[in-house]
Amino acid sequence: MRVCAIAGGVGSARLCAGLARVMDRRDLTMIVNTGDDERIRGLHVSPDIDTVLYHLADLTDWQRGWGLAEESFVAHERYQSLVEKLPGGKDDLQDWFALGDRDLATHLLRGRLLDLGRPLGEVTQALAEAFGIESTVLPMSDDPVRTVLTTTEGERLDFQTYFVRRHHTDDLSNIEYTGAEQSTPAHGVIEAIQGAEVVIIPPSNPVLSVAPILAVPGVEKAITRSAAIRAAVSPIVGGRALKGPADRVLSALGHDVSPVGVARIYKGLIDVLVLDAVDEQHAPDIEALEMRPVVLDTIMTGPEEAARLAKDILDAVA
Ligand code: FO1
Repeated sequence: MRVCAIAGGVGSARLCAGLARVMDRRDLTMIVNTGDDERIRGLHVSPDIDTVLYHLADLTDWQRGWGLAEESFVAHERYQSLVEKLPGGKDDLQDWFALGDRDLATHLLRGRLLDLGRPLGEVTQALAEAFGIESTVLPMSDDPVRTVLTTTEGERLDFQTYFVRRHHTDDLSNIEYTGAEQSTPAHGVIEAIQGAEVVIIPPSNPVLSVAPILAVPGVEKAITRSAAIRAAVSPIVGGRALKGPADRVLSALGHDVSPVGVARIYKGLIDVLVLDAVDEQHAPDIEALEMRPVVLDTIMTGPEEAARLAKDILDAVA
C-alpha cells in the first residue's frame, strides 16, 4: 500500500520510522519540511530532512530527537572555545547551534553536492541511498523556503534563532514562510501525493512544521484532490505538545490547544484525525467537523511504540 507522509520535526520522523517497520518501506514516501533549513558556519543544514534520515536509518538519538546516537561534539566544543577568545561583538557566530562530529559528515556531503549544482531533492535522495534507506525522502521544494517568526516585541527571527538560540520562549505574533510563493514542489512531490493510497500528516507542529509544506504551491491542492485516505495525528495530547512549542504556538495564533483545534486547521485536507486515548472526549467534536476520529495510544517513547502506532493507523484507515 503506497503511503505518503507530510513530515516535519521529531514527531514525524518517529512515526515514519514506525511506518518503515510495518510496511514495505519501498512504498513509503516522505515529503519533508525545509523551512527550518539554515546556513550554519558555512554549511547548509536541513534539520527536518536529517531527522527523518537518521530515524529511518535507525541511527538517531531517540531521546534527544535530533542528531546521531553515537555522537561527540569535539569540533563544536573547540569552535566554542575559539569563539570565547574573540572580543565580544554583535556578530552572531552561531556557537549556540551544536553540530556533532559525525553529523558534520552529512552536512559536508550535502554541501559538496549542492556546490556541484545538484538540486536539494537529488542531494537528499543521494543521502538516503548513502544511509541505506529504501523509502523515498523528498524535500518539499528545491527552492529556499524559510520559516520566519515575528515576536510580540516585533522582532523577526529566523527559525533556528527562535527555536534553538532562544529556546522557543518568544511569544509570537506572526509566522511567514518566506519564498514559498515563488517555490515549486520538488521533483516527485506531487506524484507521490497523487499516487498514494494513504496520506499521513504525523504528529508535528501544524503551524511550524506542516504549514510550510502546504504553502508550496500545488501541495495542498494535490492533497485535497487526492483519492487517498488522508489521516492526521494530533500532536497535542492532554492539552499539551509532547515535544516543542506546538501548544504555545497554536494558542498564540488563536487555535484551540486540543485535537479539535488541530482538526480545524486541517479541515478539508483530511478524512481521519487520530487522537490519543486521553482526549477521547473530543471524538464527537471531531465527528462534527465531518472527520472520523480514531482513538489510539499515540505516545511514541521508542521505535517499538512508533511501529505499533504506525500499524494501528494503517489498520484503522485501510
Ligand atoms: N536543536 C537544539 O535544540 N539544539 C541544537 O544545538 C541543535 C542542533 C542541530 C543540528 C543538526 C540538526 O539536524 C538539528 C539540530 N537541532 C538542534 C534540532 C533542530 O533545531 C530541530 O530539529 C528542527 O529545526 C525543529 O524540528
